[in-house]
Amino acid sequence: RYADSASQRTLKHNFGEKLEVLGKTYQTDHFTNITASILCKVGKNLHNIPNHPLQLLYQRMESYFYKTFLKRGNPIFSSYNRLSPVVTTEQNFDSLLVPHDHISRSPFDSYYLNSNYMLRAHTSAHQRDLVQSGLDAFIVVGDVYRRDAVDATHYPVFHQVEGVRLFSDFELFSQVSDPTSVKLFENGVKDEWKQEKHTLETSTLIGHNLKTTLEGLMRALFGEDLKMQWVNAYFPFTHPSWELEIFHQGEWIEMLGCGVMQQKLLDSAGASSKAGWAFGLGLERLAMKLYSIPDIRLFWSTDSGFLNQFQHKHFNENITYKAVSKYPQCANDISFWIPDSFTSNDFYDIVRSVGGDLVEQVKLIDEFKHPKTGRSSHCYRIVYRHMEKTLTQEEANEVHQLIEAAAASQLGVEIR
Ligand code: FA5
Ligand code: MG
Repeated sequence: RYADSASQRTLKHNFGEKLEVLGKTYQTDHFTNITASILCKVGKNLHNIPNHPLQLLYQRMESYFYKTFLKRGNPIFSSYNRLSPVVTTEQNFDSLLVPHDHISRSPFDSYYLNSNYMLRAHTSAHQRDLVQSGLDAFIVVGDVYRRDAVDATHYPVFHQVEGVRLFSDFELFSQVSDPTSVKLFENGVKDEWKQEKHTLETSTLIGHNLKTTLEGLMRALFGEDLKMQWVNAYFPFTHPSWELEIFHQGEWIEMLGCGVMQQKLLDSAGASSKAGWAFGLGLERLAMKLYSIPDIRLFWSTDSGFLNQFQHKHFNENITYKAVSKYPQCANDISFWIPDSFTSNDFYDIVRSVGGDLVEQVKLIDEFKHPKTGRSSHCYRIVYRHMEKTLTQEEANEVHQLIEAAAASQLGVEIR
């Protein structure tokens, strides 16, 4: 009743079985790990549904960028919202200089159609191709897919906005009193502040332009007295790199990652005479703060109580979501002995597939290694809550048992 039977077919794929995604067929192989419940989300394109909160927020960002980047009265930014979420592993990783042994390539972290194709894990997967097509400044919005934690701010499908801006020496140094005294590039050394090919001026000015642009965006969204902080970060495709955190309901929440684009990436895209910045932000995280949406699952709600609150609104209007009321939660624990190959993300996938959006959170609450047999056991607490009605303990138990059965049959765990 809660989980359609198709979505219970998870993880196990027969070799050679064909997979159809957005009208194209893919041959499955040992890398295939996409689940039916994830497949259901591909093509939903929440960011393109008129008056969906994610669509309203993206329009607001577009309007900020169009206004901020005017050249002789013409906007120089272009915006993309229809790039397919199916990308090659080359686009998602190699094009971004992600090393071959980098942990993010692990099938534990991403959804693969097969060893060559995957659901993009970030919108950065499009950076190189869009630069190669000749663009200097653009934003991209799209759905991204990750095997990740399960709680109010994490969901296996979410949306990102990518932004890129490139500068020629003429553009970057236009404010400098003697532009001939500064250069974009040098053969120097890499340090904390710059890449080996960039002059310190290049890195500093690009970093400054990036931070001012993003701080401006946040103030345009949230007003002047927003509390923000920059934190140093690492990405293989930018240096230096930062994350921007925003103070929300008593805690600092990471909203985006960004940095000065690796010159090697721009060289490979045929833009070696320019330098630039890039950022990638989590659209749900921003929308949750902007509209006071308490749980990331609500974005997938088809309930009129949710969507109606955003209808007939202009993207610049202030909207505060009023919770339909919070229904009580039910918590059930599950303990099992794990086989050697077990990873928590496999279990989270099963919980999401079988429990669907009834699951609010999954927490690993205990780990135990038997002193004699050496076997390990995990205990998880699953918190259930219906978004639109009261869930009874019996209903929660029913789903919980389905999860136990699926974990036992698909992961080879032994329920204790
Ligand atoms: C990236 O994805 C980089 N591609 C960002 C980037 C782009 C850096 C361009 C440099 C240049 P990260 O994994 O930190 O970075 O994700 C970016 C943002 O996505 C996070 O700050 C957060 O707002 C959001 N995010 C990440 N994981 C989740 C999740 N499971 N659910 C919801 N939002 C998430
Ligand atoms: Mg991050």
